[in-house]
This record gives sequence, structure tokens and C-alpha cells, in this order.
Amino acid sequence: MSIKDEIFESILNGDAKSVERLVPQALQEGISAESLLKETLIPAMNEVGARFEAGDYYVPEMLISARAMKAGLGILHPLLVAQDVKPAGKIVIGTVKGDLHDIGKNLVAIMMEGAGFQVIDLGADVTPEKFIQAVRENKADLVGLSALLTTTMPQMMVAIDQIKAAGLYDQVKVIIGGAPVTQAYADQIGAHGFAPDASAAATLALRLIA
Ligand code: B1M
Repeated sequence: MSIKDEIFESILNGDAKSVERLVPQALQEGISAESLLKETLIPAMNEVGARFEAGDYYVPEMLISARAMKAGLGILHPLLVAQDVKPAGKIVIGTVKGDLHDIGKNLVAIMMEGAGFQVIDLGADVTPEKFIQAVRENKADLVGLSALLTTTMPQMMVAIDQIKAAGLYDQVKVIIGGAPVTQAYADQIGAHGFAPDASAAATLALRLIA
């Protein structure tokens, strides 16, 4: 079994300790952080999702796999973020109210940092009021909303409507993303942009503030 396969299996088994041991070993063997992320960590979480959908995994399995994924991400984080970059702008980011999925959002935050943004990460289950408060306090240029559930997607619209009502819509660009989110949905709810993945989100953010 290759080391990448071992990491993949460790995430499926929720074995964070092995992930913590194997990821640095893989890096030492010359495998890049980006390829570990794109070819191993993310596909492993997709497989976890497929197993959950098939009824082979339940919420506890998803949770421990998510912990193992986060352990790997934590090791890759400094390698994915460029050092000594002048701040390109400020982004307030979070997963919307009612939604606890934060791995994709964390990845977007890492890529934003890598692109030179100062990231104010509000975590998961974030109310529109918290987004608005953070935009005001930090004079943010962008707001990033993440949602992984079809049932929490409408919270993106609620957040955008409240950003409009607070008179901030002309000052901040709102970008949205997450597995069920589409460009059509972004257009429908008045987001300034949609990105399908974390790297695209960073590129979009740079374009929107240019
Ligand atoms: Co949940 N879950 N989950 N889960 N979970 C999904 C999302 C699901 C698709 C699984 C499935 O059925 N196949 C399904 C949603 C179905 C739907 O709505 N259509 C689901 C469900 C049903 C649930 C619960 C309701 C289960 C239950 O309790 N019965 C429950 C809901 C809890 C809640 O939020 N209120 C639940 C709970 C959980 C855990 C807590 C156990 C755990 C989350 C732990 C955590 O995040 N800390 C969990 C997990 C791990 C998953 C799966 C397996 C993996 C998600 C993930 O981390 N993916 C997921 C299945 C799947 O997605 N394949 C699933 C890896 C990550 C890198 O990808 O988040 O898509 P992703 O992010 C990508 C892009 O989407 C994009 O960039 C990222 C990287 O490239 N992106 C953005 C994300 N945000 C962005 C923002 C942007 C731009 C791009 O701009 C701002």
C-alpha cells in the first residue's frame, strides 16, 4: 500500500494518530502538500460521504473521520500558506447558521491566507448578526459564506438580505460556496460570486477586490 493509500485509509478509519504520523512522512518523501490535499485528504472525505449515503457509515464515523482530516489539514496548513505576503484585503468567513460543517470552510480560509488575505474566521453555525458585526468591526472587504446542507443554504440568502438591510452590501463583496451551492443559486440570492472549491474561492476573491 502506498503512503497516500495509508493516509486515505486512516481518514476512513478516523485514525487521527496515524494521519499525524503519516502526513509528515509523506512530505518528507517529497509528496507535495497540494497533492496530499487534492489527491488524498479531500477524496477520503468524499468517500466518507459516499459511505454515509450508502448507510455504511453513521454520524459518529463521519465525526471521527472529520477529526482525522482536520489533523492532516493542520499539518499542511503552514505549507499551503505563503509567508510574508502583503495583505490583499480582509475577509470575514464562516459556515452559516444551523450548519456545523467546517472542513471546507477551513480550507477556503487557508487558501485565502495563501492568497494574502487577512482572514477573520467566525467558525461554524454563524448568525447573520455575527457576520455583520465582524464586517463592521474589521472593515472587511469580503464576506465568505459556506453551507454544506440543502437545508441551511437558505441561510445564505438570509445573511445577504441582512447585509443589505444593514447598508453594507455596497461595501463588501459576498462570496458563497459549499457542496450543494451553485452559480445559479448565487445569482438568485444576490451573492457577488460563487466558487466551487477553495482555490477558486481565493482567485475569485482577488478578482472581486481588484
Ligand atoms: Co455531514 N452531511 N451531516 N457531517 N457530511 C454531508 C454534507 C452530506 C452530503 C453527506 C451525505 O449524505 N452524502 C449530507 C448533506 C445532504 C444534503 O443536505 N444534501 C450530510 C448530512 C445529512 C449531515 C447531518 C444532517 C447528518 C445527521 O445528523 N443525520 C448532520 C448535520 C449537522 C449540521 O450541520 N447541523 C451532519 C453532520 C456531520 C458531521 C458533524 C458528523 C461531520 C462534519 C464535521 C466538521 O465539518 N467539523 C460531517 C461530514 C464530515 C460530512 C461529509 C462526509 C464531508 C464534508 C467535508 O468535510 N468534505 C459530507 C459528505 C461530502 O461532502 N462528500 C457530509 C470535505 C471538504 C473539503 O469539502 O466541505 O464540500 P466541502 O468544501 C469544499 C467545497 O464545497 C468548497 O471548497 C471546499 C474545498 O475545496 N467550499 C467553498 C466550501 N465552502 C466554501 C465557501 C466558499 C467557496 C467554496 O466561499 C466562501
